Amino acid sequence: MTAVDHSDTGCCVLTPPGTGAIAVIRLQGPDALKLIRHFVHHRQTDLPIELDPHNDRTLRYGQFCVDREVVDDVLVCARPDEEHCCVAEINAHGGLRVVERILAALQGQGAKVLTESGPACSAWPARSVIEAEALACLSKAQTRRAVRFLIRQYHELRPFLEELANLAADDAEAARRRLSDLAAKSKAGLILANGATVALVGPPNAGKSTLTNRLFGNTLSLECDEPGTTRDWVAEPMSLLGIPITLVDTPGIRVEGDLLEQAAIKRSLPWWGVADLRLVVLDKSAPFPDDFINACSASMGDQSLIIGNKADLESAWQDGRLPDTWGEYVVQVSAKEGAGLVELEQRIAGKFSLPSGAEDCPLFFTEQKIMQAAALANESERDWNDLPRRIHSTLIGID
Ligand SMILES: Nc1nc2c(ncn2[C@@H]2O[C@H](COP(=O)(O)OP(=O)(O)OP(=O)(O)O)[C@@H](O)[C@H]2O)c(=O)[nH]1
Ligand SMILES: [Mg+2]
Repeated sequence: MTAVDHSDTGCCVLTPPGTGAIAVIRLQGPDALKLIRHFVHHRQTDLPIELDPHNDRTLRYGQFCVDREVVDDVLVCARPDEEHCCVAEINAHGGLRVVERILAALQGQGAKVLTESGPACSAWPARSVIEAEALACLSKAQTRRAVRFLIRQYHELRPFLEELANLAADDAEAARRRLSDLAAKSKAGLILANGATVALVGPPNAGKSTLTNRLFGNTLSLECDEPGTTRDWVAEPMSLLGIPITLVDTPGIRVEGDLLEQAAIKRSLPWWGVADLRLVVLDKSAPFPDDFINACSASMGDQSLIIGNKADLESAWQDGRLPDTWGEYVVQVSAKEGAGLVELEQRIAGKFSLPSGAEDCPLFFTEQKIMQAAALANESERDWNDLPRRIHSTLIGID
């Protein structure tokens, strides 16, 4: 069989990578139907399945065959498509090898395998760059909350920006203010779409690993009464109130540990810079951690939340002893018993400007768009006449 050039026709897997009950493979382009006819046959008659997207959109049952060998039982359907002329879908069983073989067979017949997730692999149309970006982010969304947020932005951000462009034609100053506000609030959108890193740091034995396990809802790290238990840092993705988080447990910081412990501490220090938020875990029942505080004061910054752990035990010191630069608010928790955890989660969401429902409004979700919007909002008055056009070309990006 000679390969025909179907390179205007692409194929991609719509279902997430991995083994699942079904896998959906999308074919898009002028030769989608030809490829279905070529590979998918009636089980009894072995005749090719003919799809008629204009008159029949029902699922048809057949067998995907390569060189007369049945690769899988499949369901296929097709619909006309403005952008790609025709779109067909192959619903196969979700084994990795089955999907691999179907893609290889389609590619062998000249179809282009679209490996990029995003608009090309989406069932929804993208008529502007901002919609295409929402779809690209949607395909990588890590939590349900992020999915809901990005679907909302896919539908609502473009009309919102179009309205803003209209406003800019009448009242550039008002539009500029709204744009500046949008750019400032959109950091929350960035976190929802891309996730954030939260590192637990503190002196040894403060309960970092116990708190990590509590927040994670399962055992990630060893907990032990022995100071210096955690050596290599442990990082795992999770959803915290729907916010995609990478949670990082680190070794306790002290100077008197052995060589191995010091090496582990050194390896964990970059997390102080990388983390979007540091949870500084202190043991309220132990003597005030002067050494740790002196060693880390300079690195604290405002992206930290101070946690007074072991609130179930008698407190050995008052919160007022912490340096002013550490922020006055201390969240009291008992990682062991779970007290204060709800408040802690809400405080973390608050640090990312993501209390419940904060994303139910238009927000950008990429760094680039936030920067572009802020730059437009800051342009000097003589460029304001051009603001409506720039909103269309830079922020919406209409093809
Ligand atoms: N009573 C009480 N004990 C706790 C609490 N949190 C942790 N602990 C205990 O404190 C000890 C140390 O806990 P870890 O979570 O291992 O402490 P860590 O900060 O990870 O310690 P390193 O890994 O050595 O830095 C363990 O015996 C825990 O059971 C708490 O809220 N209350
Ligand atoms: Mg630990």
